[in-house]
Amino acid sequence: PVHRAWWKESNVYQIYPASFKDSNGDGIGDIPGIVSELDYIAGLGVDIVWLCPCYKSPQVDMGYDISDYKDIYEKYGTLSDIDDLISGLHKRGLKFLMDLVVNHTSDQHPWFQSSISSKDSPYRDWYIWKKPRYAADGSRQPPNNWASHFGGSAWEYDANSDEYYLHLFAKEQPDLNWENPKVVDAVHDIMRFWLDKGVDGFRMDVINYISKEPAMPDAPITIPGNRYQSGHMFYANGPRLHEFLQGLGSILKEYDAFSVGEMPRVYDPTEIIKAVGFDRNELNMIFQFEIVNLGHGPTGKYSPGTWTLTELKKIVNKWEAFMEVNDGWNAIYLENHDQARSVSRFASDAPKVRKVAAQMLATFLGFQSGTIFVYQGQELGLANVPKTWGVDKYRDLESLNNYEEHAAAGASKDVLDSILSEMQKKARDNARTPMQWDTTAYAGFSSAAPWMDVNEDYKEWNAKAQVNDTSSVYAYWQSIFHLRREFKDVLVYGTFSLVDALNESVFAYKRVYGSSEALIVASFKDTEIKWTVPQEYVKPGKILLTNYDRSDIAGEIVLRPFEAFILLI
Ligand code: TEU
Ligand code: CA
Repeated sequence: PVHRAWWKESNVYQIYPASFKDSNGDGIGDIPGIVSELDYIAGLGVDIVWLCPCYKSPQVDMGYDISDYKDIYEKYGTLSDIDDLISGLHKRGLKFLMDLVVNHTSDQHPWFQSSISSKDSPYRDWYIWKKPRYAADGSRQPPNNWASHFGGSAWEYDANSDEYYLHLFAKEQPDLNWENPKVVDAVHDIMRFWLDKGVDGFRMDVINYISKEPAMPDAPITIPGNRYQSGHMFYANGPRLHEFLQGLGSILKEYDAFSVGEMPRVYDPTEIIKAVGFDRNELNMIFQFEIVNLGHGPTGKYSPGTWTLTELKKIVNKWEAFMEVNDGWNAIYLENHDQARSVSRFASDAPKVRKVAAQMLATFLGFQSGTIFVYQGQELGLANVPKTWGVDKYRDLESLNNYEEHAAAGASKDVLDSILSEMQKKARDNARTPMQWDTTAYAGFSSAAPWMDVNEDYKEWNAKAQVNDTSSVYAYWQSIFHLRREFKDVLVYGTFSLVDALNESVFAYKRVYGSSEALIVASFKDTEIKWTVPQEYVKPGKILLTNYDRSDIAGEIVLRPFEAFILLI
């Protein structure tokens, strides 16, 4: 028996502030721009809006490097603009989710500025400092072999104090030391500041990295030949994680606030249930990475990789099953600001099938058990950047660092071309191009040249063309949200199970609640295929939604390219 909760019945829309809507013609999205599009968002039928970081920041990592948690990045607006955003959302019955980035700060944060100024600073112990190691030849080395997520060592040397500080991401993103109770208090204080302002919850950035194994030993070699190795076994779900999460959870509970934690590199169900079990008082749900890591190659994200539909089924089924059995809850997503566009990656953006392909993925995703997260532009079927883009058009430090590292090491043109081609498939930049509003210059995003180029397909693929078209991807998502509300028992609270699990072309599943049952069918093939409807479904039902025209199913049917439907019995 699953507990009911408002956040289980909600659907979330994610906004990337730099790329949503520019109100003042400086080429950068901003909060007044978001406020001007609240009717568009409400019209989609979502319940919660998650805004990526909008705090004061030097923007080394697009705001995931915060220099003041109680102020707003000047190009995005002011605290009073945020008040307008919150009240505008609340007036429309929508809730507001802030991004909470507290594994690390910016190196420009006053806490770090003080910490690095002297070993005697009262803030020294707010970050993680260690002495150098010395190799046999006498050379100074970082305290261990951990790699940063953005390339190179996870340690940066400070000559002034002859110590290194830890940064799991860029060197401008020093990790906070959660072993220091003052850090924990400061995080609690930040949460209260925003909750008192009316935010309804938080998306918590890499929240499972906050507790590190204090000894910080060398990581085992997982990618031979690399100088630095992933140390995640010593910091993903570290020793004190659940204690820290319960601290955060108790504040959330006071405010009846919502939380979704980002949790990379943890796949053990027991450990996950500890974080999201209904009675654990830690997090409501987490983002897992198994699906979005499909297609990463043997030496990482930018090496070529493949995936199969049965692998995807296994992952979906595993999460659905253990959350159900253990009273946890899923966060369901295919896209966010760190991921490429799903239609390009998991289906096809070829012009002939792009619309049905995006609708097929919506069907696959939108009827699962869990809270659905849709990223800006996903509701329009936006695609990856053009294959013709050179490396100069990319903006993100993750992909650029990787490319430049290989270039500096003397990689051949073929190798660099292959990396660029993998970037076009998987780089975070794919999600960060300006939102496509209409056919006017710069896709109606801005009156000036935007900070990142608009995708060249905007004349055909934009919001204006879709909002009033009942056959659009946007309209399809509207229907999904509407159906999840109308058939809440089965579509939110029903059980999940795969149908025809070994089929490599069709992703089919059923949702069951008492005597109501829904069958969801999604073909991942870009050609027509034959599919035999399982015997148990050869009974009267009603097609609630489909991306082609189909009124019934029986026996062997022909599924058209990326055809999908939901049948209610
Ligand atoms: O991402 C966490 C994370 O693990 C990333 O390395 C992610 O796996 C990567 O982008 C995939 O290629 C979060 C934020 O979502 C991301 O935007 C930030 O850059 C990162 O934390 C640091 O705050
Ligand atoms: Ca602006």
